[in-house]
Amino acid sequence: MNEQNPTAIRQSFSEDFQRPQYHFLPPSNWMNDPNGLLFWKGQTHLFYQHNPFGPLWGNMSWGHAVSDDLIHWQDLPIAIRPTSGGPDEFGCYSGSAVDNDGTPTLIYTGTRDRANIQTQCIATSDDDMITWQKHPQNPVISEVPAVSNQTRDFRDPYVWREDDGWYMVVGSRIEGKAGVIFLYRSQNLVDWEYLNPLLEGTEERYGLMWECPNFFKLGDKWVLIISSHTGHSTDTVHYFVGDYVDHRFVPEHVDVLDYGTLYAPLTFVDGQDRRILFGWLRENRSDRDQSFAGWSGVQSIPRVLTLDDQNRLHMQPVPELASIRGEHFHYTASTINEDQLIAESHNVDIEATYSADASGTFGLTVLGAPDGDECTRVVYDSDRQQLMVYTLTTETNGAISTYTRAAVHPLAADEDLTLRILLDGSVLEVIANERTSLTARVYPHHQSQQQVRLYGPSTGLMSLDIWKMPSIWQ
Ligand code: DQQ
Repeated sequence: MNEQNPTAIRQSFSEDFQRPQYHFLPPSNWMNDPNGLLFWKGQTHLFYQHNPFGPLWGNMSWGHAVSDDLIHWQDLPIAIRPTSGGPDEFGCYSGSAVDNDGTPTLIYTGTRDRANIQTQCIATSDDDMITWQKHPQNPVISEVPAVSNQTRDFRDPYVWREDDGWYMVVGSRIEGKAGVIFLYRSQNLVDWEYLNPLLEGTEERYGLMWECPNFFKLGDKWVLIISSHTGHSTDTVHYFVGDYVDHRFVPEHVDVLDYGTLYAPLTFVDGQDRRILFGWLRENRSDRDQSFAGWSGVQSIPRVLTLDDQNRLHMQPVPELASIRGEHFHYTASTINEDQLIAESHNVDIEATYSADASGTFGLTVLGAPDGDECTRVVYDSDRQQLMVYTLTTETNGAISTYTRAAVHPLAADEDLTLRILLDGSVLEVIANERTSLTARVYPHHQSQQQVRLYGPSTGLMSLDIWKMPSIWQ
């Protein structure tokens, strides 16, 4: 980030209709994982993986912003950067933050030797998180447990407090086998004792390397979230729900946290005791296009997490989002027709409910062109019990190409379908029945692509509410 004038930098992108208006992203340049979420003195601090020098990944530093309401953000100076000759000289990779009895402390992965060596480091602040001092004893964990048999994949410490001390989970892999999460304990955040693997992966489909672990109690259960790294575009976030017994995790239920672009999520507990998740919404365009745009990466709207009686994770965008909703349109089956134009905007918040007996393929069209086929559709196929996002794009040769993302979304026999759709320029967050998440990045070609229409029959539509959404930066 250019720290001189973030407001002016943000302003310089005002013509870019693909750039989100109500999701957080830095003033310019690259962002990936959320880091170090911490509720501190009535505000939420969000740190993030950031390249201050360009719109592609590199020079990993921790960008920093603060919010009173989880919706509006104020940019703060970069928190930590690589230190030449230090254990983080190649990059300050992801991690978490804690309040250590009044001292905010960041716990992160330092990388050196082009990331071939990954170790855990800490930094503290004594001026309410404006400046940070790296600990002289860094790295505080210098070696991966021997069972791992490699040094390159050992990262993303997540730390929490229990009665008998601080605990940390770190993502890694066991060479030749699968992903693993290692568990540590400490009394002072500096001296760490390795306990054992919290959980070892057994199946390739859950990833050969587990990064960005989160481990926390939710209701009566424990939840482990991992980002399953394959090195391909199939990297997926999984969650496990189960019990925590004698420092080992015994999962009972495993599921996909998001079927689309959301990756490396991080959770924390806010001032209202809510467990809240932010996730990186990865781009779906070439390096060339990201360089041309001058920015890359968006954070999801924070989501409140709960568990249902089947141990499935439920996710609801924070209710604070409703406070910025603008112009409102409301329909039911009897007041709307198939394909009816509802609104024109690149930035909307949509809530739709279809009754349990609605059948066929139905949903909404967004980013529709006024005079052509280009658009994106969010639909539910009741026969296949599948949620889909697909984009129709006209290529230069006139052909129509499609880009599709799909999620299995079985409904109980008497269960209505609810869709929450957050469209924000090139960001599309879709959550069905609060439990199936399908995020996508879609890039309308033309400024005029802003039609929102009903798609498919309106029979079965119980209610449809659409709000235009403003910029959070004005
Ligand atoms: N991104 C970070 C790593 C993490 C990965 C590096 C996940 O710490 O494992 O930028 O996106």
